Amino acid sequence: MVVMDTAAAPAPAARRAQGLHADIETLPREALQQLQLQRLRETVRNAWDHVPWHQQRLRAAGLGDPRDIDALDALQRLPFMVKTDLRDNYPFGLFARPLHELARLHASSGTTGKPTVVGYTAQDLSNWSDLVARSMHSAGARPGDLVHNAYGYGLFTGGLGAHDGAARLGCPVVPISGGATERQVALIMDFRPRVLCATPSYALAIAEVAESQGVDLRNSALRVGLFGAEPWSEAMRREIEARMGLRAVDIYGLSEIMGPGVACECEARCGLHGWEDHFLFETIDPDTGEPVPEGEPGELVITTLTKQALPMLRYRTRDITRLTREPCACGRTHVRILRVTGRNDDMLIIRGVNVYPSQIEAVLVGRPGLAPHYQLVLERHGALDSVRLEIEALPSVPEAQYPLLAADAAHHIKSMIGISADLHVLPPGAVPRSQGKAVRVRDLRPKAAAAG
Ligand code: DLL
Repeated sequence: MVVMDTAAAPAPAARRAQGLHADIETLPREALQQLQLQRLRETVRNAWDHVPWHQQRLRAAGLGDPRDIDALDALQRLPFMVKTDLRDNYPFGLFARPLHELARLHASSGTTGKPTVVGYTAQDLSNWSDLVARSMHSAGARPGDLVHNAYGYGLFTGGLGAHDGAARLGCPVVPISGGATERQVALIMDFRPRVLCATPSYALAIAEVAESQGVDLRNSALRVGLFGAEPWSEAMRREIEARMGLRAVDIYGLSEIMGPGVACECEARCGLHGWEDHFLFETIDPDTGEPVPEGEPGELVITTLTKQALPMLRYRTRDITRLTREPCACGRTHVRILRVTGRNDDMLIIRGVNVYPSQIEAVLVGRPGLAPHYQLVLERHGALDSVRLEIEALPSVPEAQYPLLAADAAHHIKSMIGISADLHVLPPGAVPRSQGKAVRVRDLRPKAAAAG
């Protein structure tokens, strides 16, 4: 009898058993790249044949024919796409299928001007459901689990995206959407869902309302939380886990590329697996557009490989992250996207120091006496921009202690991030709560100054 040392290296069959799409999720890199090349060619062909805008730009970049895509490296020769390309072609100019062949539209509201409209064929929706189901499974959800879906339904991709994915996994869904937080608490206790889908900030708002009602969510049946749609920190993860008694998992996505489920953490929670059978991931220097070495921070650039209605070539997400293709403990071979720490356009420059709100969150959340609710307020005094940081105290802290807490927090921000913050500790409830994505930065600067 042959005895194998399974402790050192689990047998591939045992590892493969873990994923929902086990064979694809553990596909060796060479096979994955072959699949990617074939799909990249089809995607460029689709864009070239059906979207005049693409063909013109590809020609201008020196591509004579989609067949010139003979290796994955050829991607580097293609021009980048940016959000304004979608706005400039509003509403349907970049669609590669006529409207009557589509099954659904979604849209994301920009901070200015027209929304970004995205379209899906029935096949696109089916692939999306598969990827959300795969993501939920890798996060720990299982067929039959009841899913409480507090992502907003409607044009936002979170609600329907998570809904269809859960259904594809074989889960019944409570389509509660965001808002009516007291009712959310009651239904979580009464229906006993095992899985919660929400933005991390809204999950905390649910926990807070539960606590104010004397309900301990740690006694609920919630075990897995799929949180995304906004940057959040490890400190926030610990906070949510402690208050809800579940395992908090990071899920990433964006409407321009698909919606939730572009990437998701597995049980190892060492980065989010970007599903490479459907997307190509690169990181670039945001200033030069040159690729950055693996492991270095850069702007995430994504190319879709299977989208029919809206093929996207080298889309600059503005999200800052790092990629690694080092083997993951779970056995999946797909690239890992390390936590998205913020967006390029979220970045504040405070007296010359680049700062992301998530960095401030990482320092503040979990500090004694402080609640995880904060906002950065940008103001302009004369010619100078100033930043005020408002954070709430825990209900147990007497108001007399606020100045002391503020001084202590400001000291930590100075030593960890290098900026002197004008820090104000406020009473509980003073920072507005969101039902979807949290608004972390309130920009009160005059319009012209804020735009610059
Ligand atoms: O937020 C899709 C989504 C819904 C993802 C539900 C996860 C869960 P958009 O509204 O188009 O789509 O916003 C996309 O949100 O470019 C990131 O800046 C940010 N974002 C999304 N997920 C994460 C995450 C949806 N896990 C934009 N961590 C993206 C950090 C995230 N930022």
